[in-house]
Amino acid sequence: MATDNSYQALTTDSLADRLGSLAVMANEVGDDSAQWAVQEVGDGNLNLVFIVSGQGGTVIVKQALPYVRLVGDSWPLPLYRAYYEHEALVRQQQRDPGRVPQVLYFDREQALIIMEYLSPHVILRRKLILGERVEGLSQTIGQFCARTAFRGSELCMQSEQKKADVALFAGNVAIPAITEALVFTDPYFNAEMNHHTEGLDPIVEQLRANVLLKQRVQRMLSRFASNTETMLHGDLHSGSIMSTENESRVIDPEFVQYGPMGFDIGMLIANYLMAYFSQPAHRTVEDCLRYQDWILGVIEQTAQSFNEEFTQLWQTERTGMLYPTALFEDQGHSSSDACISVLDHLWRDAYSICGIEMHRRTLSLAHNADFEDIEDTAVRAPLEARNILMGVELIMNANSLESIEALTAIAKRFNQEQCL
Ligand code: SR1
Ligand code: MG
Repeated sequence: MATDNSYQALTTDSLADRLGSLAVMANEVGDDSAQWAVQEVGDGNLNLVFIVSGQGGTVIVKQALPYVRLVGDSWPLPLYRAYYEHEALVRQQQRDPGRVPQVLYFDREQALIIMEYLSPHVILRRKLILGERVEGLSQTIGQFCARTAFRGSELCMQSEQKKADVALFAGNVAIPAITEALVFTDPYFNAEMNHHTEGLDPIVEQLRANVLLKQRVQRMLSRFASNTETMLHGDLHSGSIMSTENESRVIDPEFVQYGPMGFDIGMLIANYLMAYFSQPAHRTVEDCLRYQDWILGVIEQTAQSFNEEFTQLWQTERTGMLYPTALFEDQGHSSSDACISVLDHLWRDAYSICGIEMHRRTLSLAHNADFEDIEDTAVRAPLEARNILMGVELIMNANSLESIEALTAIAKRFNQEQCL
């Protein structure tokens, strides 16, 4: 790197020169930087992502830009997000070893993380659009959500450490602000950066006229902003998972913040539901039914795996100040009901977040490819309408939904409905 370490965005042309003297690059890629092949592959909304290959191997170089890539430099965004992403990756690695890419190097000034290249993994969202199955997905990601939720909370962590982490991540103001606006607020009024598919107007008007719905979403936003139960991934959708046929890893935790334990799993399920509702546009009828069943199975098994892992951790790693064994087991009292009640509250948040995420991905700024790849808007709009209306039902009934099977039953019902 240059001796003046002031921030400069990398380019495919400058990367070899700028990173050529780093020992980590020599070790992982090869010591002759002139031989490196550099490709910029970032297809997310915010950052630069390079694949750098050489005789010694391949790494990922991820660098934050000082603005939102999706929008351009009219929307500045602090570089400090790379620092929080790095801190999140380190903690996730401790809480679920091997599930996130290994960090090889971090440069705070350059907002740059060099990390393990995952191969032959591809973004899960792409696989879902192509109708590919991933063995073990539910168990792996259900466990990841449970381990990070439980081990990042005061059910497990010592209060001193957990409160220090809450304070640390509270410095990340700009990134949660994106979620607060794009996810929780913009879908429910005619915000400047919103867009939606032609033909959806009647559904959107109905949604935005629902004052009780807006109250419920704002109540959830209030919990998101003020409840510091655990360290969240913060953006756990199918674009933040990379999979092979039988292995899945979690990437991209730059939206990390402390928040409610049901947030990540709720957002994830929303993205599975959007994959589900979009399928009729991507497959033949017969394939579609079989694949949609597989997706609903993934949702149910992910929830099951989450609950099992959370309960197991409750029994074996409850070392924090919450629900201490001193109050329960040591008194000869079972804490099983307490665990069931904590899980119950967690799922109420998850159902609500799920509905909200379903709205924002079809109405706010950053849509997802499951629907966006459907070119014919006359096909896309009715599928998105099912998704939006199911989202309303989840938010309105989050407190009375009995189980994950009740959620998948609602999905099946909407999948048959003519909503437009
Ligand atoms: C302006 S950023 C838009 C979205 O991209 C990220 O992946 C997050 O999901 C964020 O909400
Ligand atoms: Mg991302």
